[in-house]
Amino acid sequence: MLQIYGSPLSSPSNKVCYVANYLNIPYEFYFINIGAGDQRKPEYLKINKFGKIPAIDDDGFTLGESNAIIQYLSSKHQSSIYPQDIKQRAIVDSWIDYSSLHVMVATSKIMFNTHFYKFADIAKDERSLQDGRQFLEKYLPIVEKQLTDTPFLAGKEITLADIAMIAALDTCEVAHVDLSAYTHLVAWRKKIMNEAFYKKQHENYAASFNKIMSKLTNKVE
Ligand SMILES: N[C@@H](CCC(=O)N[C@@H](CS)C(=O)NCC(=O)O)C(=O)O
Repeated sequence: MLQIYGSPLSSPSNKVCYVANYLNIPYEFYFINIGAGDQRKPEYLKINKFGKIPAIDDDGFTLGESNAIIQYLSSKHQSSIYPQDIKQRAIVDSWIDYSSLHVMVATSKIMFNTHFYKFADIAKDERSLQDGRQFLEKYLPIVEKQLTDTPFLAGKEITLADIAMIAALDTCEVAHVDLSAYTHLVAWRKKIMNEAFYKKQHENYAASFNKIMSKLTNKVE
């Protein structure tokens, strides 16, 4: 059976779980405690040499990097969520890259400097926090524009592009990112978060985050 290694607080890990759920792939989930450094232990490095979560072990085939994982799983299951047509697939890939390299990098800066810094040996960085917020102000109008033109990011149907972007935006509530100006994005997000593949993972990221954090600390904001 597919094994997924990750954490419910990790957006790239949730992205992999959403896609496995969408594809109806049964899996076993192994919690990797990054606060305790599990990702750098020799036994985990055998699964993911990059020392990051998520990773998978698919009957002995091990792979790290969430985008490679979702592309592999969708290709293996020949799902329309990752189109066969090379141009359509390239459009999906471009959105996957945009969500990871721009949107998720920005939301991660905000999350780190509003929450996760408390668990790391690194001081809160106000400049990085502001960068994250300002970058989102540049990036989110582009997502909104696309969703004004098409119901999903790569066209008429849901694809990996949408799931990758949903994961990148999951932290918005707990990071106090106000999305209300982006009305098409808000409606698209609500629709996807009501899908069974999303609900199977959690009610929403904020509910999951607050539940886990309340066990770890009494400093939840
Ligand atoms: N590009 C990677 C990013 C993975 C990543 O940054 N994971 C974080 C948790 S969300 C992690 O493993 N952090 C622990 C560390 O860097 O030691 C992916 O998409 O899989």
